[in-house]
Amino acid sequence: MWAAGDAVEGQAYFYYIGDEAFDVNGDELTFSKLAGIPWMTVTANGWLTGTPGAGDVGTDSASMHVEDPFGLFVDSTMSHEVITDAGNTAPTFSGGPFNLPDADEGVLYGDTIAGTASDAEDAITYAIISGPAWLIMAPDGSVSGVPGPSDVGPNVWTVAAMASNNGGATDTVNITVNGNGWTVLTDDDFEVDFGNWQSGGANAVLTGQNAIGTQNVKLNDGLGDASSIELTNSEDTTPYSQVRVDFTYIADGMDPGENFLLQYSPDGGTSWITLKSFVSGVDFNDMVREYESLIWDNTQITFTNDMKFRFENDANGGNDKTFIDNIVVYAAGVGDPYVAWENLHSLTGGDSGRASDPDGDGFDNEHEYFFGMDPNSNVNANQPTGSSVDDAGTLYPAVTYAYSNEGSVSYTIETSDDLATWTARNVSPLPAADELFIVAGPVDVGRVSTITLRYNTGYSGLPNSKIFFRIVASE
Ligand SMILES: [Ca+2]
Ligand SMILES: [Ca+2]
Ligand SMILES: [Ca+2]
Ligand SMILES: [Ca+2]
Repeated sequence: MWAAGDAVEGQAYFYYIGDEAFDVNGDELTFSKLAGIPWMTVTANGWLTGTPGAGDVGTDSASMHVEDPFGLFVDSTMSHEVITDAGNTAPTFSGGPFNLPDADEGVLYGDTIAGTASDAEDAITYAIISGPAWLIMAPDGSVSGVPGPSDVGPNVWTVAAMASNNGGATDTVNITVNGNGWTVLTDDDFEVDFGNWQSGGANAVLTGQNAIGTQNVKLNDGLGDASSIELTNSEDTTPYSQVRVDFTYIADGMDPGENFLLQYSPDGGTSWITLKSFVSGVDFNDMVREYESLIWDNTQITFTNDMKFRFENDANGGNDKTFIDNIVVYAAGVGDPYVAWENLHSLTGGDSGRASDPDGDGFDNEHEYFFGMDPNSNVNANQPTGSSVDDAGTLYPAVTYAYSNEGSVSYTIETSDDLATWTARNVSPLPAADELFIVAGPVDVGRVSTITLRYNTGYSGLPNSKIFFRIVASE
């Protein structure tokens, strides 16, 4: 038998029992009432509500049920008393619903509803009864939190003002969350499961302890992989120039100097590089919630099509815990198309770099990239070639080549009679002097297009009946 706080006859009652039950695994608990105290309602997240009437005054009891997600439960008897308090009035809100200023996705928000409720006799505290989990309310009515991608748009909460005698009132808080324009790669609140992440072992589990909402990830001690979570699937970050990782955490028992790591892998989890070490006493203090938003660009780390992130508790004492929630991986900007091309062809280590020639065909990677050739094969499709084309009975010199569709590479076609003096030529489908004419293409064949151009003068009009073509590419 245990007792919930007293209710006052004729006053709406608000009492939280979510901390009356404890699950050793930290699992989310669901509360319900099996029988007893007819006027009282129990919410799944542990609020007792209702308004007792004159006939409810006195002691009573209810049979209570609490259950974890695996169906394990305990039933117990809760004693309860409704008292009369003549002349005492319930708190009231004034001015609601409360439309607080807009919030921005991924940015720490803060405001307050302190002072919006009053009570003639008793001290007041505030609490959120229901609504989006990202917003946390302190007993003084101040609110804080970071809205994620799924919170963009209107957000509505039911809030209570509670007097010290458990009498209360409810009202509504509205906040509109504005999106931030970043592309969301992954977004996980861990309410149901690990989502896009996977546990590395026994010391990385889901728990309700210190969670935003009902669950988060607990990383315990430093058992290496077993104390880590990583993205299950790789992300392709090559189309972008920036990545960003947002998350919130609370450390519990992390002694000064102990740390956890945020790492990334450019190769799907084979190798890991530490992006930041979060150190107790430097970056955080025990049991103080922190919100992080960290951005890297493609000059700082290598963007690949096989990119992963990992969180790992690196502490070495006993029972050092880091609780991580609301992990969002974002991307933005336009990536370096050459890096994307290297990734496409799996050019790593000594095979990478514009000056390398891993297939030994005499074309360095930059040439192969500019002209749509294969850096891993010395049989080069798309290699520029010269030819002759017959146009209305006149035979012209022509050149066929491939050019990048990415728009970042510019090409100039030059001609020469003697390989000494070169003249840049305009490319045009219109007949005009001193130009090259398109006779085939462009044909889009993937990341490049192929095209065939003829010179403006036939062989019979050329010095020595020949001309040289040169294609100058730059980025
Ligand atoms: Ca009162
Ligand atoms: Ca959560
Ligand atoms: Ca080559
Ligand atoms: Ca090649």
